[in-house]
Amino acid sequence: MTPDLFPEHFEGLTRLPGFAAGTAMELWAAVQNIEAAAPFRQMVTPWGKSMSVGMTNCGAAGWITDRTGYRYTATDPETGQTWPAMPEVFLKLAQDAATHGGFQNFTPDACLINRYTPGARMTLHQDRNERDFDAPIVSVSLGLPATFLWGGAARTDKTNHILLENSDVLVWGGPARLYFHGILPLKEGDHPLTGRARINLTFRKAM
Ligand code: MD6
Ligand code: FE
Repeated sequence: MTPDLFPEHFEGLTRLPGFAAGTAMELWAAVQNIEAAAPFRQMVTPWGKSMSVGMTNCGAAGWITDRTGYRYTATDPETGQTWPAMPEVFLKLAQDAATHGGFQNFTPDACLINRYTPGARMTLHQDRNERDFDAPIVSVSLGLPATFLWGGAARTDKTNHILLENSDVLVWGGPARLYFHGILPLKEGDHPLTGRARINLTFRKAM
C-alpha cells in the first residue's frame, strides 16, 4: 500500500494524509498495551462535567483534568503508577511527522490518547497547559473518521472543517499553536482496525 503523501497546508497546520499507514497496526497494538496498564477513563472538567472522550496517556508526563483543573502529571491518578513509557514506534512516528511539518528536533515527553465512540466529541478548546509553545503538537488519527474543527485565535472565529481519517497525521505549531479547535460528534461506524472507535494520539512537549 502506498499512502498518498501530499501534505495539505493551512495556516500553522500541516495535514499528512496516510502518514501512519505503515505503522497503524503496530500503533494500535501499542495502544492496547497501554490501555491494559492505564485504562481509558472519562475525566471530569473543572466545571464538574464528565468528558465524552475516554483518555489515557503514555510518556514521562500525562495530561489530566479533574475538579481542581487541567495539568500534566508524572503518575496516573487512577493507579498511582507512572504513565506507561512512550513506545519507540510512537516516538519515531512523531519525530518523522514533525520533520515533515517543518519542525526539527521535536522531543515529545507526553502523549495523550483519546478514545471516541460514536457520539463522543471535543468542544472548541486551546492546548495551553504545555510549558513550551515553540514546540509543535503532532496528532495521529486511527480508526473511524472524524471532522476536525479548526478555528482561530478567538473562540468566536469562523471554523474550517478538516476530515481526519485512519492514519492521517497533523503537525501543528508556530502562529497557530494556540488556535481553537475541536472534534464534531463521532458518527456511527465500525472500522477494521479499531472497531466502533476513533483513537487520537497527541504528542506534546509538556515539561
Ligand atoms: C482529536 N485533537 O483529534 C483532538 N489538539 O481527537 C486535539 O485536540 C488536538 O489534534 C492539538 C493539536 C492537534 C490536535
Ligand atoms: Fe487539542
